[in-house]
Amino acid sequence: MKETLQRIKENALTAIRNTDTELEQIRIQYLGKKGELTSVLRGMGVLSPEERPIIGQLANEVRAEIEAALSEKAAMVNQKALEEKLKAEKIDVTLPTTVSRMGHLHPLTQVQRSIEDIFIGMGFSIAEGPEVEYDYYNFQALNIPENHPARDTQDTFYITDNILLRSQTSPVQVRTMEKQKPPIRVISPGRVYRSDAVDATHSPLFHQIEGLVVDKGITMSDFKGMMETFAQQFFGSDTKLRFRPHHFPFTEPSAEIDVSCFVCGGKGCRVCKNEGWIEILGAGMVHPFVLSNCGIDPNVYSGFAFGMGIERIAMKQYGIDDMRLLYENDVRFLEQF
Ligand code: 2NL
Repeated sequence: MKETLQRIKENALTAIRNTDTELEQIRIQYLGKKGELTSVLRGMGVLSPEERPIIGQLANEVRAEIEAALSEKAAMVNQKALEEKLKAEKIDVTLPTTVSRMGHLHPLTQVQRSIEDIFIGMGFSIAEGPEVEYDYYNFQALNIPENHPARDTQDTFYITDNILLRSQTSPVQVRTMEKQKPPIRVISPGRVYRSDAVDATHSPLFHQIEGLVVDKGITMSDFKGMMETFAQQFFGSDTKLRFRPHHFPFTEPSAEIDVSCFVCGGKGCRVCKNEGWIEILGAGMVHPFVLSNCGIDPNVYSGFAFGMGIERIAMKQYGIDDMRLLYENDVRFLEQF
């Protein structure tokens, strides 16, 4: 019986050594209820009382050795499986990614933001207001007379008799003056609407930035200094300004302002149409009627205001010759900016 136990042990250990997958079968075969070791123990009845404890102890040792071998092998198998899994799932963080296409801001937004940044740097704040406006804020308060061509239904989108799509962002400045005591330094960027047919230089929806400064003792020279600072930051430090007399109902005096061509420096080229100058905005000293319409005493305060078209500036800056390209949102066009 000793030999049988010895043989069982050796067979079991060899079987365990030679498999990775059949450990459970081996356990059943040797240690199970009907296993080889169990049947040896069952046969112990034939032994003499002296032999019984010796064989019993040996059988227990064999069982313990087989169990130890089984659990050691199981641990090894698990460890090996874990290592293989880790190896298979290893991630190489240095591999290149699949490239996703990065978008960017629309060129009009880029131009608007860089204009805003310069004015913010000069202490202006940004004011916004409704695109659907009262006739009062868009025209009346701005001293635009009843018979002015801009008020014609041919030029402005009316929603009712006294509600319209704003044709400039000046109503935002009017609302600011109504609410706020001077000193006032605001710019108002945004969409404006005019009933124009679409062509290379016109669109019924376009973008404007207007600016307004009101305080005691503001003069045209304050405007010139501020404007020069803006133009030199935006177009380059060599930029010069040219003021041409003009008329707006809401400013007096009024001017149109040109910058020296930022492409040729003033010599004349395609961008400035050989003029050396590029028109960028209209401006003037706020008309006293407009100030009093907004509850500001023109005998105490004065101010200047200006307005520029964002499309116009973007087109000049990027050399875009057809405004429609800015609205079609063809990625092949947009990705160039
Ligand atoms: C242009 C001209 C301009 C203004 C806008 C303004 C606003 C208030 C009072 C007085 Cl509340 N003026 N705005 C003044 C002068 C010119 O825009 O050519 N825009 C594209």
